[in-house]
Amino acid sequence: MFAKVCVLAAALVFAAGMGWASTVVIDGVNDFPPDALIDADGGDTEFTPIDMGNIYVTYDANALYIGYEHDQDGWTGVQIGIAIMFPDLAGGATDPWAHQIGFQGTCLPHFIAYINIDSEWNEWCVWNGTDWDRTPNILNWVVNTGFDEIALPYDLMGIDCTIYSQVFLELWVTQEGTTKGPLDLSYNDDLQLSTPSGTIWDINEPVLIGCYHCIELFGPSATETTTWGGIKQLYR
Ligand SMILES: [Ca+2]
Ligand SMILES: [Ca+2]
Repeated sequence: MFAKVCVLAAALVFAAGMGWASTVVIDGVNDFPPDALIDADGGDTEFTPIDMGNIYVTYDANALYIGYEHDQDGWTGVQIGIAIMFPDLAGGATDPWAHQIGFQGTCLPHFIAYINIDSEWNEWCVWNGTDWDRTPNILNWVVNTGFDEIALPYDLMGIDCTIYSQVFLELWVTQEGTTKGPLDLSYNDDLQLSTPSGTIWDINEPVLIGCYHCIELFGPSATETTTWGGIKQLYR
């Protein structure tokens, strides 16, 4: 049942998400086109420093761009993860930073980008078939303005992304530590460990993620616009 919901929701995203192609400057200022909004996720955690707000995705001929509202304010140890996968690539079921976050189902993340906001230490993690290959501090990722944005060049991914018509994504907020799970999630709001009514700060089993945003790449021009938040409400 869960998978069916994913497929149905993804089909609607195809229809809603066409025509987003746009080039974004990675400087911490939001210059995503309004139609690139995939999720209005703000206000669904107990505390603002662990809350992602509006989330945007777009692409051009060279890179995928992801942007989201987030400010850890005076908090420390806050980390952001982004899982990226393409339909026919193998992926990992574990979290490369050893958080209580896991992945299940037929489409596992092939790439995970992680950043620790305190130090801006980031890692580009690629599944090698048995484990994550982790390369530090090669990502173009701005996280200090309240609007975070990252560019993922196709050269970095090492694959010809132009052959793909879809990319799957999930984003989360977590904290330093091996007992920390996803405090905020984008697609999987029902799995996040912080809600306005409370927060589970430490757990001893991974929260398993199996559904993702589906973004159409290199698709036709837009004929209509809608919001992902509206679609998401229909399937919750
Ligand atoms: Ca949120
Ligand atoms: Ca959320």
